[in-house]
Amino acid sequence: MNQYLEISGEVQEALRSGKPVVALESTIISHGMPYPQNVETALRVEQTIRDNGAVPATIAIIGGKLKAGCTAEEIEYLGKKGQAVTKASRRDLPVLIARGEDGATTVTTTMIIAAMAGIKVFATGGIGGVHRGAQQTFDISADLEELAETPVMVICAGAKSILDLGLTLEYLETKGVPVIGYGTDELPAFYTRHSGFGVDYRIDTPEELAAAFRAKEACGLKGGMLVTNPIPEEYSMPVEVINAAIDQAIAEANEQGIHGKACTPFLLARVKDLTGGDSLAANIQLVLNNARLAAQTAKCLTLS
Ligand code: PSU
Ligand code: MN
Repeated sequence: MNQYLEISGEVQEALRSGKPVVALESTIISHGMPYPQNVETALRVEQTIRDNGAVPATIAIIGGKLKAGCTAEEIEYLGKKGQAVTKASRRDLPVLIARGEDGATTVTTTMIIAAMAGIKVFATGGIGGVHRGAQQTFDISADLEELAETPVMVICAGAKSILDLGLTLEYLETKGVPVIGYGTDELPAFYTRHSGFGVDYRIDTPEELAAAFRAKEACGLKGGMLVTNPIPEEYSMPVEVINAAIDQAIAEANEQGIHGKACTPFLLARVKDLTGGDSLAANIQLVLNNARLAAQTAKCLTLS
């Protein structure tokens, strides 16, 4: 174990005794939702994982330490500090660690730290991808590269149409990342169940998700697996409402010259305001839904 990694007592004990563990990211807390709903949601997600028989490990960088398993106080701290915490992707780790600073982990860095700790399943809301207009901007999330390299199963609700979903799927195909639809043949579009794009495989049970991941590991195939789990019907948003909000948010981002790592947080916050908070309610429900599936899958993975 490297000197910068700090696994909480509970997570260490779970990993040592072969209990299921589910990793959770912290950028969704600091940059993905407003305070206090971010903290409430993070704690509810942890409770959902416990209720489904697994141990949650919220991942973050605190005082330069890579934490696998944050306390409720640390979650509150990150949530309150919000966007003042550095959004930490792969490129940020060396300097943040050396300086003893804090960082909120994205999908990328959560995968890196989960893999260091020996955690195989990670639940979140949405992943980054190829942004619309990436032909000009080159804005392609590091999350896609990490999925190509790091052996963690990421359970999400698909990708938001703030991204170019077709190009995101092409990129994942090139990189050899399996894209699974949970109970669906279609890539879910985060706030809605449908995108019009197909996934590589439909899988209907946590047992089969675990079996596919085990096969990947046994064959020494590098990289992760992307499981896309549609938002439950009753919480999904009307397509016209969400698409209108996304189009307007993207137009504003372009007008204001928002780019780089500020792009995704800006779009999420604007979409929330433009939908009168409805998108936040949907966001919370889909994360809880992913936490349930992740706990069930982590359980299956521990039974070999
Ligand atoms: N999508 C969401 N909520 C989020 C993110 C994405 O619905 O909080 C965060 C995740 O941490 C993801 C990151 O890894 O944004 C991607 O940022 P970028 O597009 O800058 O790579
Ligand atoms: Mn980007």
